[in-house]
Amino acid sequence: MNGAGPNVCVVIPTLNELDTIGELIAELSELENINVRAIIVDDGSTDGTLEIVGATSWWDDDVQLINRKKKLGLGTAIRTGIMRALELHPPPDYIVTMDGDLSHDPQAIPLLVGMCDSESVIIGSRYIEGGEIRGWNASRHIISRVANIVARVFGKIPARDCTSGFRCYGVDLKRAIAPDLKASGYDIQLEMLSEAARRGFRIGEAPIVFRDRENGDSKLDATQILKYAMTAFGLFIHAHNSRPHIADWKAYSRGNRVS
Ligand SMILES: Nc1nc2c(ncn2[C@@H]2O[C@H](COP(=O)(O)OP(=O)(O)O)[C@@H](O)[C@H]2O)c(=O)[nH]1
Ligand SMILES: [Mg+2]
Repeated sequence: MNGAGPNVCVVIPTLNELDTIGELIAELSELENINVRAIIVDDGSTDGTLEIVGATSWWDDDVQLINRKKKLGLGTAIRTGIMRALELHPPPDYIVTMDGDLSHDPQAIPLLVGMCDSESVIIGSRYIEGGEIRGWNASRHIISRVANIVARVFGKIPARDCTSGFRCYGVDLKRAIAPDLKASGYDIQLEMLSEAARRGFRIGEAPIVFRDRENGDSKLDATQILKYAMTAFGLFIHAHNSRPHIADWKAYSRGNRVS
């Protein structure tokens, strides 16, 4: 940290991102007018990602690696990274989450941070004016559109891009919602917005250009889509039955009825 500007901690979940993680870390370290630290949460990459992170020339204290050694899921990776960020000294003013495959441009971070405050989340949005997606095939577009309709209708989330993983959270919002997060997969994005909205925090959006990964493979699969649908349905049930938490639907659906 160089002492200038707001303190920002960037949380990056990684699973085999050898081709991009080094460049991403380098770009983060060069951002101006914000104090950036980074936490990389890896789930057992076997392609050399860990070695690249370990060899970063960025100041040691400002890049932390959480090596979880096996695939525990995107949701718990993000939650683990956020909990670690909340323990940092000095504490961050903002926590940014972003992917490790360079689909999210680090140069957009100052825009997200500039629009945020301690009780807001600003989504890097592909579905507002100025936002864009480059490189996706038709089926990926359809999955994303449907997931967003589901989030708005079932989750009542007041945003156009509810599935974007590129976000800036104010630290007070994060302290309030992080301990209660339960989602283990891609459904974490939906759960975090739902929790923020439910507690009256502000949800805003800033346009970003999303570029599909040029290296490696997407880890989005049918299991993640199913989990997302279950979580969205849980939100719907919760809204209509006033159940205390969406996790209760999961317990309920396992035959473990919540009173
Ligand atoms: N730690 C961890 N990271 C993951 C996991 N699944 C995906 N990621 C990371 O999360 C980010 C988004 O995943 P990606 O496959 O690019 O999803 P897509 O952009 O929706 O196709 C990338 O940085 C991945 O490496 C996981 O189970 N654990
Ligand atoms: Mg990606």
